[in-house]
This record gives sequence, C-alpha cells and structure tokens, in this order.
Amino acid sequence: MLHQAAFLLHCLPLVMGQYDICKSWVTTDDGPMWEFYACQPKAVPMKDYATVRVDPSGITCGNPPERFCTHENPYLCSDECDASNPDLAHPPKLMFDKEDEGLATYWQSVTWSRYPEPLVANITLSWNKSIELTDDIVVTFEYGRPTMMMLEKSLDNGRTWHPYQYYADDCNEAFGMQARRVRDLSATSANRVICTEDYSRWVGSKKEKNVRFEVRDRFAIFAGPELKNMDNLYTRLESAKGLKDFFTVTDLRLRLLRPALGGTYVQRENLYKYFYAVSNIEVTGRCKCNLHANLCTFREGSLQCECEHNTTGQDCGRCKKNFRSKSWRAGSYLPRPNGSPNVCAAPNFGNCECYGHSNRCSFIDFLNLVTCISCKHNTRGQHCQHCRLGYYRNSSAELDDENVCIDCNCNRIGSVANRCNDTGYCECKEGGVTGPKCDECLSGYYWRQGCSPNVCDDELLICQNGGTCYENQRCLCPPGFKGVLCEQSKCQGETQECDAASDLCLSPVAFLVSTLGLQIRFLLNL
Ligand SMILES: *[C@@H]1O[C@H](CO)[C@@H](O)[C@H](O)[C@H]1NC(C)=O
Ligand SMILES: *[C@@H]1O[C@H](CO)[C@@H](O)[C@H](O)[C@H]1NC(C)=O
Ligand SMILES: *[C@@H]1O[C@H](CO)[C@@H](O)[C@H](O)[C@H]1NC(C)=O
Ligand SMILES: *[C@@H]1O[C@H](CO)[C@@H](O)[C@H](O)[C@H]1NC(C)=O
Ligand SMILES: *[C@@H]1O[C@H](CO)[C@@H](O)[C@H](O)[C@H]1NC(C)=O
Ligand SMILES: [Ca+2]
Repeated sequence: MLHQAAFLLHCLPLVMGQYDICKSWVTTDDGPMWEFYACQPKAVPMKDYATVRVDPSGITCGNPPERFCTHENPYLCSDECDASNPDLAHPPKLMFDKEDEGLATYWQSVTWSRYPEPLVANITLSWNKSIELTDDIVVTFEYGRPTMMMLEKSLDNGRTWHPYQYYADDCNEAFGMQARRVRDLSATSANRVICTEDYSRWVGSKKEKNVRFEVRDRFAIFAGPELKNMDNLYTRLESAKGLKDFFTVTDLRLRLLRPALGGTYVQRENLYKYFYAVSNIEVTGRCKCNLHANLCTFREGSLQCECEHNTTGQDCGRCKKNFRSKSWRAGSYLPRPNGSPNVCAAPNFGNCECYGHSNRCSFIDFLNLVTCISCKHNTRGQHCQHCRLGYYRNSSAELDDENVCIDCNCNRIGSVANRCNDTGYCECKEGGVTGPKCDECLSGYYWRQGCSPNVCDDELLICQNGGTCYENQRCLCPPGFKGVLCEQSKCQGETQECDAASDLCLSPVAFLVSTLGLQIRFLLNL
C-alpha cells in the first residue's frame, strides 16, 4: 500500500510534466555531451498575463450610479453600483482578482433599461502570445448565466476572429443550430464548433454559476476519461490536421448577447434585474513554444518563450542566425517518450550557412572551400545567397525566406532573355517594346505577338473617306473605298463609267501620286 502511494507520487508529476526538460548532459562512449529532447513549458493559470477590454464603452455599471435588484429579490431594488465608490464599484479587473473565500468580487454591466434594444457586451482577453489551452475555460457568473452567449477566439492577435462555442437556452432559436454536447463528439469531430444548452438554463442564480469551454472533455476523446492515455492524445495532436491549432489562441472574446431572464419572458416593468456579472474567468494553458522551450517568462508586458535548441522568436518559430543549415521545424512529441527536438544546427564543417535553402554542404578540395549543394527556392551560390537566373531578389524578404527569389516573368516574345535586374525589370527587344516585363508597347506601336508600328491613328495616319481606325491595326473602310487608309476608290480605270455613288474615281495617275505620297508620309512618319 505504502509502496503504491509512493509510486503514485512519483508518477504523477511525470504524467503531468511530460516533456519538461529540453536537454541533459549525458555520458556516452564518445565522452560526455548534450542530449536534446522535445520540451514544453508547464501549464499555468493564464489570466494573470492577459490584458482585458470590455466593450462597448459605458457598459460597466456605476457611471452614473445605478440601482439594481436580483432575480431572487426582484422587487427589492436597493443594491447600488457606483463607480466612484470603491465599495460599490464593479470594474473589469474584479474578474481576475484573488477572492477571499465566500466573498465574490465581480465586474457588472449596466441594467437592461434600454430594453428591447439588446444588452450586449464583449469581454476580450489578449495575451499577445500564442497559448495552448490545457484545461477548461471556466467563466463564473453571479446572479445567473446569460441565456445567449458566444465564445470567440483569435490566433493572430485579434486581426481575425472565429467562433469557438455557442451558448443558449435554446440553440435553435438563438443561433439556428442544433444543440450538442462535447461528450457526444467523436475522434473525427473533436474540433467541431458546437452550440450547447448545458450552461444557459435557469437553475436559480446561486446554484450553477459556471459556463465552460470543455477542453478536458475533448482531450478525453483521445486520452480516456481520466486523461490517462496522454500518449494517444499527443499522437493525435501531432497527426490530426488542425487539432493542435484548435486548442491554440492568442485572444479570447466572450460575446454576451442576452442576460439571465430568471423566467421565460422579460418583465418590462422591472428591468433592473437584468444585467451581467462576472466574478472570475479561468484560463489554463501553456505558452506555445513549438516544443523548443520549457520556460515561458513575462517580460515587458508580454509572455516570451525561453527558446532552446538554437531557436529564437516569441514562439521559438525560427532558427537562430548561423544555425540555419536546415530549415526550421517544430519539435515533435514522437517518438515516445522523449520526442524529437528537431534542433537548429550550425553547418557541419567550415562556416557554411545556406539560409535554410539547403541541408547539405560539400567540401571542394581544389578550391579549399565549403559550399551549399542543391540550393532550393530558386537560389544559388556558395551560401544559396543569390537568385537563380530568371529570378530576382525580393527586397522585403530576409535571405532565409522561402520567397526570397521572385520569378522575373519576362514576356517570351518581348524580351531578349528571361532575366531581369534587381527591381524585376527585363531587357526588352528593339522595336517599340517596353514595360518592366516587356509586354507593353511604346506609343505609335500596338501589341500583336510583339510590337508593330501603328497602321492608323487619330493624329497623322488618319483613315480617309470616313474610315475608322481599328486598334491601330487597320482602317475599316466604308463601302466603295479600300487601301491602307481607305484612300482608294474601288472603281478604278479611266474609261469605265462609274456608279453615281462613286463619282470620286481617280485616274490611275492620280491614284499613283496619291499612294506614293502616302507611302512617303508613312516612311517619314510624318
Ligand atoms: C463584439 O465583437 C464582435 C466581433 O467579434 C463585433 O462584431 C461587435 O461589434 C462587438 N460588439 C461590441 C459591443 O463591441
Ligand atoms: C507583443 O509582443 C511582442 C514580442 O514580444 C512585442 O514586441 C510587442 O511590443 C508586444 N505588443 C504589445 C501590444 O504588447
Ligand atoms: C546551440 O549553439 C551552441 C553554441 O554553438 C551550442 O553550444 C549548443 O550545443 C547548440 N545547441 C543545440 C541544441 O544545437
Ligand atoms: C516577398 O517576400 C515577402 C515576405 O516573405 C512576401 O510576403 C511576399 O509575398 C514576397 N513577394 C513576392 C512577389 O513573392
Ligand atoms: C532596373 O531597370 C529599370 C529600367 O531600366 C531601372 O529603372 C531600374 O533603376 C533598374 N534597377 C536597378 C536596381 O538597376
Ligand atoms: Ca473576482
């Protein structure tokens, strides 16, 4: 029995604290050396590191002071919220404080005096850091839970938002969704966004105060009811697309859409009993460090991974400079039990950096030089630091960026060759071709498989006799006329009698003179 207890004590931190060391100094046949492991920070309460924002402005009660009552005491409306009196104020910070036992402190909204206009509020928590949730989000409401609410999340510091879970006493009426329970989800639907009715029904305001986002129940789909089989969970997190991201957030937003009603209908004659009051928001998680750090510290107002494995960045999402002989990769939970650290490494010999465009270096004996081989991403050079012919350097990308070389994309017909200068300009053929990609024409030319001089235009090469110029390529002549500029009547010859319509016949001599003049004009480009 005693033995068992000791075993349990020994085991528990192991189960909870898997992947908690990044490296250890070991003795091998080749002497002592570092051994590296996949590692992650401990899960901790995250609410202390969040900044909070409550919208719209003026939604917090007490300015001006306001009376309110509760569903238990609907006609005794003598409680007061007064922002200027610390004992009667209910600012947002009271959702994150430490409470003495039995004494709830809470943020409180104004009452629903503007009914039937909706009473809505957003509570936004921001970490400026990606967090991996490891336990349920628990929001505690005093005086009843909302009858309509949404939880949203962001993965990009609040630029875009996505629904996380819907809550209503009637999912179909509130959101047009079928009510579901997380317990009914399966391995393939573990990251499904659902609407739940479990946390919105009226059960008296003292009894059930919590609204949950069930992280543990979702984990249990893979790890079993007691979360004993964490191996299986980690394997799934690694392999199932989008599953890890589902539990990752940088921001959370509670959208309170309708308060507790304490009954079926809103009583218009007593709107002082409708409001929101939140005493606590519990968020448990760990910094996302891509399995390259086991510590996360709070510095200059932000969480920051203490990156190992020669990685760097807020989430250890890059290799340190001079450790980019391979492309960066996240660590892996697999294979068990220590995972793969996927360390960033300095090149094997010499000081040959390939900026992540090659994994291999080669020593060229007669030049006495180490060079990267098989540079990818359209790069070339000893360090893969140049762009291949036909590509140019993307000035907004770092040298180790996969997008560092941009295709010149020179027009095949208009350019001399598919190569360009450092701003992407191609070298154009003679004869009116222009534009960065040599796919445009100078004025006086038109594009048709290259540039050709205009046949007609509106200035000098004007179509005659009422003809119209078609795309600078040819004149569209009226009936009875022909020629490049419609300068020629169709009825020629001196002796034939012409139709009455075409009494503008020219004699052959006159015609010759006329076309000659035209040609001269054309040649001189007058
Ligand atoms: C709450 O946030 C949502 C987006 O997440 C936004 O559309 C809505 O206008 C916000 N409401 C308030 C009152 O700020
Ligand atoms: C967010 O974190 C980054 C990286 O630690 C920091 O540079 C930036 O100033 C932070 N932004 C805010 C608004 O705190
Ligand atoms: C990171 O670089 C340092 C300095 O060269 C080296 O001592 C250390 O072993 C490297 N760590 C890893 C995980 O490669
Ligand atoms: C240049 O690099 C930046 C940064 O990686 C990238 O966002 C952009 O798309 C690249 N431009 C082109 C034209 O590929
Ligand atoms: C590239 O060529 C264009 C057009 O000739 C020129 O304007 C530009 O300055 C050149 N850029 C560089 C970096 O040489
Ligand atoms: Ca509190």
